[in-house]
Amino acid sequence: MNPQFSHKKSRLLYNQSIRCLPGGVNSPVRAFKAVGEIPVFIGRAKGAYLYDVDGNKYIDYVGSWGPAILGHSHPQVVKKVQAAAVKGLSFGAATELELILARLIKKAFSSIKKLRLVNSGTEATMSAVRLARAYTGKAKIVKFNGCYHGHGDSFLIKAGSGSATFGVPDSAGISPNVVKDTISLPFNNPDEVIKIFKRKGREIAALIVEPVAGNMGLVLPESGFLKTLREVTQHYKALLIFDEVITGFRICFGGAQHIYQITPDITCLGKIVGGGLPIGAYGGKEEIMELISPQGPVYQAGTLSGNPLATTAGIANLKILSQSNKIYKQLNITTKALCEEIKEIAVRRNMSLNLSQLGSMFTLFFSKKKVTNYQEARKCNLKMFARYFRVMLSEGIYLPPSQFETNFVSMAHTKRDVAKTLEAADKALRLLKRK
Ligand code: KE4
Repeated sequence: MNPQFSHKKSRLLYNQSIRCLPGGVNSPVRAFKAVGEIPVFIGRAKGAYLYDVDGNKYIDYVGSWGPAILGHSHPQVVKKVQAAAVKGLSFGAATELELILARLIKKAFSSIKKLRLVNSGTEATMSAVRLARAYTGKAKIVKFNGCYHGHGDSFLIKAGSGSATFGVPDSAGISPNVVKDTISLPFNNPDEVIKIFKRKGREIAALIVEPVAGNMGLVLPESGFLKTLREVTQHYKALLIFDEVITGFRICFGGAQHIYQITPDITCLGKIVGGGLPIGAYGGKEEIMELISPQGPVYQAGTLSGNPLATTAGIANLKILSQSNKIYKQLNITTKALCEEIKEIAVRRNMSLNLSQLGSMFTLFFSKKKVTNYQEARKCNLKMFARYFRVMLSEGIYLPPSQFETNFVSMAHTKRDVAKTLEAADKALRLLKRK
């Protein structure tokens, strides 16, 4: 752990948590296994900063894996949630809040004519695939190696994020019957997509993709790739599902589909839409969404779906984001400045690294070559990444604890935070060079 930081209480809590929780955590990537550390236990967060239970302060580039685009505990969001809480934590009944949030989402995503709120990104993608199978009457789905769509059985085939971190391309416990209906292809390889649809198009219900991949590290779609996906799915009457759980409201208000001008049939959202509280959403064309119960035969439900606190936080978050494009411009400027400087340091330190950046997302790949897919991402020097992570942590910089994740910059990150981050990166790369 960090030589200058005490981690006494984190260690104590970890030793107790592992007796109650598998790996001491409630989501695998938080276990810090890929970076050879015990997890830091966080006590509170404010703006761009996390404070662990030992009182150490970190500049945070995880941002709760995406939701904290405005910075942690944004005062306007917190105030709204506090006011909502005294009115009741959950009703299990329809509320106006769900309507307000649904309208805000529809305003941002013209492809979404009707949507359903759920409690996580996983629920959104699972439901979207069930819906696609019902709508098309076909069973197979196509995904991409290194893309992560949550822990639904159909997706844990060569998935990204935590499962890539653990080098467990296929999770245990997945029925062979499920595996046979999932086809996983290399990202950014349109020929493979065309080939598989030529062979199996009649059986393919949907193709699900992170239009900008964030779970093998940040990997951007190469020119024409998304357009091919749209054309092929159209031709073979399969649905195109954009998993924008990360990119929705992150890279711009209208997500990757706005940036790349591709209209999917279904869009999955999460994270920012709930302002940090549990949420997911899926939506698309009216004729597709009307199959969802109680309007149609596709059953999907949730005790806490559209929960008054999550919808309040989401509405507050999206209202601030919708007020001005300046927010996204500022996020881009801050992130670009940070990334350009890190690249400079790497050159100065004669380190061959590859940095991928889009909007307020970036990944520093410990790879000599540009990373365009999962196979290339897995060739990164993971040991070097782990050493880099540990030095940065000891310098008070909290990065995603895996090479196969994306860093997130928030509106709360200041020029001083960027300068401190760069100092730490320079020290970390210097130390790496020495070894
Ligand atoms: P959740 O079920 O974790 O809310 O969302 C699943 C999901 C779906 N789609 C995409 C593109 C996602 O990135 C995610 C979840 N993201 C990971 C981090 N890359 C969550 C972190 C974790 O698993 O602890």
